[in-house]
Amino acid sequence: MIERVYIGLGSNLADPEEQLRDALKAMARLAQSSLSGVSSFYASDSLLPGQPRYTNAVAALDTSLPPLALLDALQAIENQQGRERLERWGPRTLDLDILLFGNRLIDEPRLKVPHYQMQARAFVLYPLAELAPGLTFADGRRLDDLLAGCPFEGLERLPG
Ligand code: A4P
Ligand code: MG
Repeated sequence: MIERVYIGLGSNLADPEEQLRDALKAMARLAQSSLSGVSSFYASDSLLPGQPRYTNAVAALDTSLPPLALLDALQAIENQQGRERLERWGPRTLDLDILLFGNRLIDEPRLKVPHYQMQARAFVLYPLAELAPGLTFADGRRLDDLLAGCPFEGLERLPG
């Protein structure tokens, strides 16, 4: 069964856009999967004070990988990119979060879907809305309602 998965990407390295582009290339090469959409890139201040600004995006992946296998594959991509640059740029390298996985609700020690706190994060909801306007989550929440409660303010859509 092929399922549509939405993945949140985030980086606040010195060149976070390059980091996101590399991650997208790696995701496009994943087994049993095809990358079927990528949002614009967005910049915003870190939720954690004292950290550089983040670049975030959301990607749509059609995959027949089971959820934990996809999580393993995404963590391998994080590790690959993270490790290369860890000494140079510090710990915050690449974050790949599984936001939504088909119509599933997942509550396992290693994987909670929908991703916790995505409902409060403009840098997740607005790029997701580019790819899936009018979406309803597996738990019944509507993206439009979440957007209405989450101001765009502070988010900067990057050109290109
Ligand atoms: N895990 C559970 N559910 C999931 C899921 N749905 N997708 C587990 C991915 N992983 C999931 O994640 C820790 C563990 O969560 C994983 O081992 C996995 O088994 P992590 O990515 O290693 O750790 P983290 O990134 O430090 O934690 P987390 O919770 O992802 O960090 P946050 O809350 O995302 O905070 N500001 C802006 N503007 N943009 C950002 O992207 N990100 C953060 C990081 C802070 N401020 C930010 C941003
Ligand atoms: Mg994460």
